[in-house]
Amino acid sequence: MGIPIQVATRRRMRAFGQTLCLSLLLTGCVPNGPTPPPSIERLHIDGSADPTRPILLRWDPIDPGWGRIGVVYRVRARSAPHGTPIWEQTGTKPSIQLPAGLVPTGSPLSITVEVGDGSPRTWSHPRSLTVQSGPDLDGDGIEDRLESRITRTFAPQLRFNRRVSGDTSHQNRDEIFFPTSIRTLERWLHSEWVPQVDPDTGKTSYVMNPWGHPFLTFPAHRSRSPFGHFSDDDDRGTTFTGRPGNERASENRYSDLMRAHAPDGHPIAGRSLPGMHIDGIPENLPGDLPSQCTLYTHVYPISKTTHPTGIREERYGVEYWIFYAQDTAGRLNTGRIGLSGLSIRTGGHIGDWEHVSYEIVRESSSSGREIRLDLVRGVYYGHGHAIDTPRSQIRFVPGTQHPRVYISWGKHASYPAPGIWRNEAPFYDDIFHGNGVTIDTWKTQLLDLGERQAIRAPCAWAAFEGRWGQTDLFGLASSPTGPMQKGSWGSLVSQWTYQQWTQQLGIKLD
Ligand SMILES: [Ca+2]
Ligand SMILES: [Ca+2]
Repeated sequence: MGIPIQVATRRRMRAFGQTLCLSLLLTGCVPNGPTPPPSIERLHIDGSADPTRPILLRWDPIDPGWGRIGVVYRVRARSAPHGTPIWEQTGTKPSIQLPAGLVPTGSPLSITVEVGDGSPRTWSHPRSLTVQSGPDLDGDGIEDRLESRITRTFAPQLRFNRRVSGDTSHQNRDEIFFPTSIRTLERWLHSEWVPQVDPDTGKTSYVMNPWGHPFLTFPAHRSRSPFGHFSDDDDRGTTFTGRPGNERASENRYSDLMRAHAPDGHPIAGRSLPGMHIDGIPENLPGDLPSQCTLYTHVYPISKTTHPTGIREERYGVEYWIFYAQDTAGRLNTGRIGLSGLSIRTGGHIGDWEHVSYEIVRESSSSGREIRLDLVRGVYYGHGHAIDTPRSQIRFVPGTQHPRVYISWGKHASYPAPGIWRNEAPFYDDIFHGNGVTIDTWKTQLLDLGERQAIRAPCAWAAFEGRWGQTDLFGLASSPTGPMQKGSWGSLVSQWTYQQWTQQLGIKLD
């Protein structure tokens, strides 16, 4: 669900407040309070590229106390962008299932949602989005259904660390910071109260969000720019002033991430500005529950050859990207130089993008029938290292094609096998026994990022060229850039062979 549909939002409903409230005054229906009723905040769509399967459209509900008669939503579909309506339905729930077959392959369909109070003249300005179903929406030459099948077939099992007895290392701990979807991050960024994990005890408590909303910081210009959401439409932060029926909205105070303003007043889209980073992420956010884990995926073509036998061989790369809201290294093992009384916390940063990559071989007979789909090698990343691992050294979940990924405590580096790397950095151990929380990611959400030139609309934030977090400790613990900004995007280039990793770096495998 939710992967290969391309969604684009049509924005702006700035005049909504004035129009609707004026209309309400004329009909004698005045909403409570001096401000217009809240609009439908956001549209989300879950669906499949398969036009024979239904698509679920949902949105944030408005305050049910608003309408005097009752809140009604009207959903209309028309051929994009300005075609005549071909389907319409009203309802009281903030979601609707579009009939299978409504979205034709290849042609965009515009869907609008309006809210009313049940009387015919009070429909709000429509909030709209465009959906498109097609064989190759990200334009990489791979049918999107095959991309989706590859990501699910080889989705990894993430194995986190748990403390073991007999090891006095400060990194010998239960994992406390787990994968975080961008949607969850967004929700926390706008929440008044947020969960916070104590890095020493691992206990979670709720604290007041010290920021209240996200913003971008441009250190070189000493300026800040607030934004609302990472993707899609947004006017949640729009403020209204004036008397009812004559409000003025202060526009563009908030926008979505890619329309946030740079110091020169232009949007940041397509620009890499010095030091630009997302600010306002609270410290020590724990992450999603394992069952709600989201991985962001990328499939791209590597090669195509036809053997003399007529067998056609295709090679693909598949990447699994994981965001953690917090990274930590815990405390230094100063006891190793006789200073056990000295407790120094070190090397953590807000925001953490990690990933693993695999090479996939697909063979088809001369008649086009698939006869092989195999994972042939992997590259595991962390701490600036990339370990090239042949299939023979990859540990799979028994009876499946799902590789196991062993994730180091706190820093979240990925390894092909469980173990310990003593003093990976001075007085710091990377510990990755994989004996703790386990996440079977093929059972959770896999969201395709698309390609740089055709980013999937729900992941519009992937175009952001700055850093995901406000940490920059003299470059020692900087928050990272996003997946598409990494040199390893669309590449299987590695630094170490598996043999070098195990024999030259002092790794002790379990
Ligand atoms: Ca494709
Ligand atoms: Ca792709």
